[in-house]
Amino acid sequence: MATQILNKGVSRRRFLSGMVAASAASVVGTSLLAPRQALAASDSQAKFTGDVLSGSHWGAFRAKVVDGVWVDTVPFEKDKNPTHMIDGVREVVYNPARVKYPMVRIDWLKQGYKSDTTQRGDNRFVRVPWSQALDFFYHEMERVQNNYGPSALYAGHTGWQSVGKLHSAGTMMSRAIGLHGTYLGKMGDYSTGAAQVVLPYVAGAMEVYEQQTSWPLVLEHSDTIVIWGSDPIKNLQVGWLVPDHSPYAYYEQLAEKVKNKEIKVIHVDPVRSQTMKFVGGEQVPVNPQTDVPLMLAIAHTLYTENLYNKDFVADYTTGFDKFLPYLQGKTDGIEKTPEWAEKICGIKADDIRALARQMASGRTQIIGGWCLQRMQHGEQYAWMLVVVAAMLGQIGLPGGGFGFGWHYNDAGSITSNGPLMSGFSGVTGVAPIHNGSFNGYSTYIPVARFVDCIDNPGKTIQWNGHDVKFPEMKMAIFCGNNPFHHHQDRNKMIKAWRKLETVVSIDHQWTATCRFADIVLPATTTHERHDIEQYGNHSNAGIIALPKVVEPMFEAKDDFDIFRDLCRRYDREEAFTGGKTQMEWIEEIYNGARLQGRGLGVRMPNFKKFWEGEGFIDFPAGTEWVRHESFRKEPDLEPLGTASGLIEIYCKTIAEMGYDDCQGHPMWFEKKERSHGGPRSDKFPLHLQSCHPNHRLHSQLCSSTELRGTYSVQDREPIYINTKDAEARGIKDGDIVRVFNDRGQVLAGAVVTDDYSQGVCRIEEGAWYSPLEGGKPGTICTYGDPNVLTQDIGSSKLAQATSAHSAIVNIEKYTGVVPAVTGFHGPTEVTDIDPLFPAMKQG
Ligand SMILES: Nc1nc2c(c(=O)[nH]1)N[C@H]1C(S)=C(S)[C@@H](COP(=O)(O)OP(=O)(O)OC[C@H]3O[C@@H](n4cnc5c(=O)[nH]c(N)nc54)[C@H](O)[C@@H]3O)O[C@H]1N2
Ligand SMILES: Nc1nc2c(c(=O)[nH]1)N[C@H]1C(S)=C(S)[C@@H](COP(=O)(O)OP(=O)(O)OC[C@H]3O[C@@H](n4cnc5c(=O)[nH]c(N)nc54)[C@H](O)[C@@H]3O)O[C@H]1N2
Ligand SMILES: [Mo]
Repeated sequence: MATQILNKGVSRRRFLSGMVAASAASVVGTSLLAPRQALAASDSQAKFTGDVLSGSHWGAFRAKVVDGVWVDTVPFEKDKNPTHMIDGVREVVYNPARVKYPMVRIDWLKQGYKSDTTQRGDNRFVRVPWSQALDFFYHEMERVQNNYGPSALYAGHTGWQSVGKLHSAGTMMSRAIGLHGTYLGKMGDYSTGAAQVVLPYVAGAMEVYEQQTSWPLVLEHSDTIVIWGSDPIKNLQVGWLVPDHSPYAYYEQLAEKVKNKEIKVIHVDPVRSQTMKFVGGEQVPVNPQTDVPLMLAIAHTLYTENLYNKDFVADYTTGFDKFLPYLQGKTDGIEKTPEWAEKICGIKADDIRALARQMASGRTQIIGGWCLQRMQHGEQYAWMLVVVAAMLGQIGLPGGGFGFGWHYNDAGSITSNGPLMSGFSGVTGVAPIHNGSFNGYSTYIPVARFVDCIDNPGKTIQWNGHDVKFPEMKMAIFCGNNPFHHHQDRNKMIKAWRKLETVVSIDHQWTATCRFADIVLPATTTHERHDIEQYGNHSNAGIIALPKVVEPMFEAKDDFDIFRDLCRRYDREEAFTGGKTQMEWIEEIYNGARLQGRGLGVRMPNFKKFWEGEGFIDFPAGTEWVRHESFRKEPDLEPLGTASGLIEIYCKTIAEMGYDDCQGHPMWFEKKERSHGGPRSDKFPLHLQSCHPNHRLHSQLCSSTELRGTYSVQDREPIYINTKDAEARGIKDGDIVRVFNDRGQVLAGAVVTDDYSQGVCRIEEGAWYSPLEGGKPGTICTYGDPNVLTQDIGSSKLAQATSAHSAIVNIEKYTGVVPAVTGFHGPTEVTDIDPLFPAMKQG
C-alpha cells in the first residue's frame, strides 16, 4: 500500500535527507525566501532547527526545519498509509505564487468602485500598505451597505481553506463581515449539492457526510460490493480535518478477499479507477451520465424476476406503487427493460440482468460516489440508488444497503470514544451595525448559481420549493476558497464578473481569483501560525497540535489578525476576538475537549503539557457500527427523518413542488449534452470528466512547483484519453493538445491510456486557470483548467446544484506555437504609481 500511494516522492525525500547539512537557501532557492529569512546569515535572531509535528488536509507529518527554513517532510509515524502529496505541502509556503503583500488592482486604485472592470484578469497590481488595503476594504463595505443594503454584498462563499480548529478562514470571514452587517448568503455546496437536497426527502438524512458502516463488518458480511462511480483509494488521500488514512488497511483486506474470491467487487465506472486497480474486481463501463437507465433496468429485472424483497418494500418504504407504473412503461409508454437501457448506457441487456441477479444473490453493499450527482439531474442518481437498495431489502444490515460517503473523511473507520473539539464560531450574538432591508430579494442563493445571480439581477428561480429572487450583487468577498477554479464556464464567469464593483480576495496563493480581484490580502498558511486539529475525521483518532513550522513569509498575516484589524475599523474588535488571543482560543478549544473527555472517561493532560510535550493524544478505540441499523430494528421508534418516517420511493413533497425536471419519483431525463450518441455529440463527441485530482486537493498544491513537475506533461495539466480516441486524432502520449467546445478552449498534455473508455476523457479539477490574454473571454487557457469547458447550469429546480460533469468536448493535436504557461508567477507589480495618492478619493 505505502508504495502505491507514496510513489514519486520517495526518491526526492532520500535526496533531501542527504542534504540537511546544506544551507537552507540552497534547498529552497533564495528568491523564494522572505527578505527577513534571506538575511538569516547576518541575522542575530536564533533560527529554529529541528522537527515539528504538524498536520494538513493531506495528513500529519514531521517538518524538518533547518535555520528557520522547512527543508523536508516526513509522514507522521502513526499514519501507515501516507499520501505522496505530503511532499508538496512544504511548497505551499515556498512557491512563486505566494501572495507577498497587500495589493490593489491598478485601475481600482485609480478610480475605486468606478474602475474599468474589463481590465480584471490582466494581473496588474500595486503594492499598498496593510492599513490602506484594510481602509479600502472597510470603506467599500460601508458604501455598499449604505447605498444598496445587505443584498448587494456577497460573503457567502466557503471552501476548502486549511485545517485548524481556530484558523477556519471562511468562519473568520463570516464572523467579521457579520459583525459589520447582514449580507447575501448561500445554500448548499459544490460537493454534494444535489444529493444533500434530495436525500433528506428520500432517506431522511443527507447521507453524504455521515459515517458509514464499519469496514470490519462489511468485510465479514458482504458477498458483493458494488462501487458505483466512486474512487475511495484516490479520494481518501485527503480529509476535511487531518486524515489518519486508516481505511486503507481495510481496502488491503478487501483486495485479499477479492483475490480469494470471498467477496465480489463490481465497479460501475467508465474509467478503471485507482480503487479498481487496487482492490481488483470487475468493471461495468457505463456510458457517462447514463447510470439512471442502468439502475432502472436493474430495478426492472429485480421486479420481473421476482428477486426483490417484498416485505422490506412493504414495511420500510412508501410509494413503490406509484413508481412501478413508470418502471413498467404505463405512464410514459417506455418499459424500462434492460434492452431499453442498453441503447442508452452501453451495457448489454444480459449483463444488466446478470448484475441485478448478482446483487440479489447475497448480501450486497452499494457504495455510491458523488461525481454522478454533480451532473444535470444529479438528484435522480442519488434517489434511484436508494430505490435499488430498498428493493434489495438489506438496508440496515451489516454489509448491505447503500452508503454515499465511503470515499470521504476516513469513512468506514471505527469512530473512537474520544471527545469532539469545537471550533471558532462564525456568529457572536453581537448585533451587526448594518441590518438593512433586502428589498424583496432573497437573503441567500444556491451556491452554484452565484454567477447566474451576478448575471441576472431581479430574476426569480426555483429552488427546493422556494422562489429565489436574485439580488444585484455589487461587492464580493472570498476567503479560503477559489471560485476561479471551482466554478463552471470560466468565460461566462469572466463576463459576469465585470458587473461587480469591488472584489476582495484573501489567500496565500496568487490564484486566478486574486487576479480577478480588486483588493488582494496575503494570508499566512497553516504552517506559519499555531493551531490545533482533530486527527482522523470520522475516526476521531486523536488530537494533534499544529504549531507554527516557520515564521510568516513576506507581509502575510493570519486571517484572525486580518479580520481583527478590519473589525477595529468599525469598533467590533473585541466582539471579533472575544477578548482572547489566538493562544487563548487554542487553549480554550483544547480545554473544552478535555472537560468533555472527563465525562467519557478519557483523561487528557493539561494544555501546557500537551502543547509543550508530544502535541498529540490518542483516543481509545470505539465500537463497530451499522448504518441505518436502528431504523431497521425499530422503524416505529427510530423512524427516518422523512415525512413518512420511511424510505420515500415516491415523495409527495417533491411531487407537489411541480418541477418538470425533478418529479415525484426517480426518472430518466435526457441531458442537454451527452456523449455516446446523446444530444450534441455529433459536434463534440467526447465526455469530459473533471474528477477530483490524484495529486492535489482541488487547486491546492497546483502551485507546488516540484509536485506539479511529477505529473504535468510538457508543463501542462494532463488530459487522460483513450487509445483509440487518441489514434483517431493523430495524438500521441506526451503531445500538447487543444481541448475545446463552444464555451472555451484549453491546452493540456495528453496521457493516452486504456483505463478510460472510448469517448471519455478527463482533466482533473483544480488545474489553475492560466489565460493567454488575462481577462479576455474566449482566450485559450495555457495550463488546462477544465472549468473553461464545463456547463454552468443547475442540476434541476430542486437542488440547483453544479452540473460540472455534464460536459462534452473535442480534442485536437496542437500544432501552433506553444505559449508559456501564465498561471503560476504571481502578479505583475506596477511600481510607477504612488499608492497613497488616490487614497483620499475612496470611500
Ligand atoms: N469541474 C469541476 N469543478 C469542481 C468540481 C468538480 O468535480 N468538477 N468539484 C467541486 C467541489 S466538490 C469542490 S469542494 C470545490 C472546491 O473548491 P475550493 O474549496 O474553492 O477549492 P480549493 O482549491 O481548496 O480552494 C481553497 C483556497 O483557499 C486558500 N487557502 C488555504 N488556506 C487558507 C487560509 O488559511 N486562509 C485563506 N484566506 N485562504 C486559504 C487556498 O490557497 C485556495 O486558493 O470545487 C468544485 N469545482
Ligand atoms: N485526492 C483527492 N481526493 C479528494 C478531493 C481532491 O481534491 N483530491 N476532494 C474531496 C472532495 S471536496 C470531494 S467533494 C470528493 C469528491 O468525490 P467524488 O465526486 O465521488 O469523486 P470523483 O473523483 O470526482 O469521481 C468519482 C468517480 O466517479 C466516476 N464517474 C464519473 N462520471 C461517471 C458516470 O457518468 N458514471 C459512473 N458510473 N461513474 C462516473 C469517475 O470515473 C470516478 O472514478 O473527493 C474528496 N477527495
Ligand atoms: Mo467537494
